[in-house]
Parts: sequence; C-alpha cells; structure tokens
Amino acid sequence: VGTHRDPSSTLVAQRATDRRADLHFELRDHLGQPVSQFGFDGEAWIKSWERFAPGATTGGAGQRRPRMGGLDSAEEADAFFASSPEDPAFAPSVERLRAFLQRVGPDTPIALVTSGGTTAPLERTAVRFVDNFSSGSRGAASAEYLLRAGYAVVFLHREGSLRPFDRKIPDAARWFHDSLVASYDANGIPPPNGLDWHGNSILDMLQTSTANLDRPGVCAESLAGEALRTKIDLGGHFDMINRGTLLATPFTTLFQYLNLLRALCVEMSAVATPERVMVYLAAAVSDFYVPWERLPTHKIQSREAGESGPNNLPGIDATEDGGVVIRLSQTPKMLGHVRSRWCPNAYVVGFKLETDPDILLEKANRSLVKYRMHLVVANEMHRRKDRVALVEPEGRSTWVNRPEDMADIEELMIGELARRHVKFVEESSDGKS
Ligand code: PAZ
Repeated sequence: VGTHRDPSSTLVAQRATDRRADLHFELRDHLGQPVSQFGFDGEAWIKSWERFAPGATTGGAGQRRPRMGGLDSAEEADAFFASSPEDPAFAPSVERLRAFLQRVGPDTPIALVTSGGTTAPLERTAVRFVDNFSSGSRGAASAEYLLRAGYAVVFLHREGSLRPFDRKIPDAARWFHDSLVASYDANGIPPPNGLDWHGNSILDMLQTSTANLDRPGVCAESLAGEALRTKIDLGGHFDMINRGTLLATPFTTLFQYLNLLRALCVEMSAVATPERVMVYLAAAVSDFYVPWERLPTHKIQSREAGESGPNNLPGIDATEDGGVVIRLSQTPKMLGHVRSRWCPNAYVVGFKLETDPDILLEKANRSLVKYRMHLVVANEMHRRKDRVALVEPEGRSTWVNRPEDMADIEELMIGELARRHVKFVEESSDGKS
C-alpha cells in the first residue's frame, strides 16, 4: 500500500500485503534489487509510523513531502520551483520577452495575459496527463481587446489553445500555421522585420507568405485561402504585428506555466513605471498535480488483474483488479506571490471559476482578500461567455452582462478593467509625487 523512502539510507521499504496484522516487507536498494525480507506485527508498525509521519500509513501511494509552510507560503513556492524539470524553451522565452519590452515605448501600458489550461503529467516522459476544459477563448479575446485599447500584450498561452485574431479560424488552418512555424524553424528561415514567428498569429504568415513560397516546406496559398474565408480584421491585426505589440509565449505543463509566469512577472516588474503593467490571470491552472520527484520516468504499464506491479514507483500503487491509484498533491498557491514578490507594483486581476453559482461571489471575494488581488473576475462555468462579476475590495461587485448583439463579453470587461487600471496608475503616481 505504501512505499517509504528512508532519507538516511537508500533503502525502500515496501509493504507487500495490505493486511494490517502480520505485515511482510521487502527491502530493496535504490535500483530496485531485493536486499532482504521480513515481517512483524502490523498494528505496532503502523502506530510507530504514525507518530513521526502522520497519515503516511493511510494516505495511499508514495512518499509525502512534509509541507514547510502553508500552501501559499514562500517555502512551498520555492520548493516547487527547485524541483521543477528543466525546460529548454524557458530561456529563449525570457530572451524574447526582454527584446519585446525593449521595443515597447516607455508610456505604453503592458498586459500579461495568461490563457488556457495547464497539464499535470503522470509520467516524466508524459504519455498521460491530467488536463482541464479551458479553450483559451477568454484569454485570446481579452488579448485582442487589450491590444485595441492600446496595450502591448504578452500572451502566455497553452500551446494549441485559441489565440488572438486567429481564434475564429478553423482548426485545420491553425494546424497549418503550427506546421508552418515548425517548417520555418527546421529550415532556418528567419522571421521578417526582426519579429518573432513563435506564438504569433496565423495571420503573420499571410503577410510574408508570398516571399516564402519558393522555400522548402512552405505552402502558404492554402493558408491564405482559409484565413480569408473567415471574417477577420486583417488590417487591425497587421497593425498590431507591425507595431510589435503582441508577443505570444506557449506552455503546456503546470511546471512550464508557473516557471514562465514567475520569470515574466519578474522581468516586467523591472520596466520603467511598473504600475502600467496589468497582470490578467485567466489561465485555468491545475489545482492538483504529481510532484516531479514522484513521477515515474516511463509510461505506467498496464497489467492483468492479480499480476503484480507497478513496482518502485513512489507515487503510484497497484490495485488488485489491475488498476492504479495515483495520489495528486495540491499545487502550491502562487497568486499571492505575483502580488507580493514577483510583480508588486502591477495591477493584478485574478479569476475565479465555479460551477455552483451560490458560492461564486464568496469564493471570489475570499481569493481577492487572501491574495490581495486588485480585482477578481468571478465566472460560472456555463455562463462564462454571457456574464461575469468584477469583485473588488470592500465588498464591491459589478456584474457585466453581454448584450445579445455583442460578440464577446471581453469587449465590455476589458473596457471596465482598462478604466480601473488608468485610475490605478494615476493614483500610484499621485502617491509618489
Ligand atoms: O479558456 P476558456 O475561455 O474556455 O475559459 C475561461 C476560464 C473559465 C478558464 C477563465 O475565465 C477563468 O475563470 N480562469 C480561472 C479559473 C480558476 O482557476 O478558477
């Protein structure tokens, strides 16, 4: 039922039966080779374990890392980052952000928009993962309206989720865009005008398609056809790209997302007048995950009922009927760190999603107070495209309803938020003078 690693040696004690009385153990070394076997009185053993590792004998699979502080403590956040895997895309993403911030004028407001859902892998070489419903529609639409409102937008989005300006383009065309980027990369084709291919819209490709038609792997005509068949504000889009006001940074896993979020916030907090930064946290971040140190390296194998295994997988228990029990830990809460440590001068907008409308406002308000958000957007799962509440300090909340003839509720939301952000910047500069 449990695997417990003794930090003073490399031995792993594995309980071989699930009967509390008369327990049988097999000790294995760190390579999984049996060293010895023994058995003894189960109840006494359970009591002794419970004394110094409460819950360890009943909590199911795996080693339990003791919590150092609360879930939202700096220690928990630091431990999460220290144990995250290396991400080869991390450093280039931060470099691209630095170049982007250099291009943004000193008076331009900047928004960091997070969008789409994170995955929590179940294996290091992830074949399987826990995901969520988020399509990225909220983030993509919000980024568009922020751009239209004059913001430079850093769009931190789930790879493959919806993106500004191409969110209405059919999947086939977006797939084509991604293949095109891969093909440009593989062939070393540099981006035009010093801009960046990665994460930029499908429409960037249109602009330069004719120049690249003779290049290997590039076939832009069908792409142009797809895009032009949809009703898109091409002029507006090219304007944004040409002005260099949109930077998209992709992530997939929870580890990638949180590492990038922290790095981008820290970079953005160093701009002149950091109050002009709005952090808009619309991504649906997994509340539960398997810590990296507990993930098996390779794919978890399936097996017949009664067959033994998985063995030596610290986060996973086999059940009698051939199933597995995987224990998910709670993801450390990072919202408070955005406010207090990573981006302390920015205007920070959190989001709260609930399926039960009766608890929505209360939960949003709790998040506002606990993490010192400037505003929390409260939305109910099935009505999220039609109405949201903007929850602010001192119990204020404003409902925003989408009129029938308006395509996106984000148009109204961003109007409201941009107004509040302007006021926030003015009040911050008044406070300084
Ligand atoms: O991505 P989408 O448009 O399908 O959904 C948007 C949303 C519901 C994920 C977003 O509005 C939101 O509430 N994000 C935060 C979710 C949460 O962690 O509570």
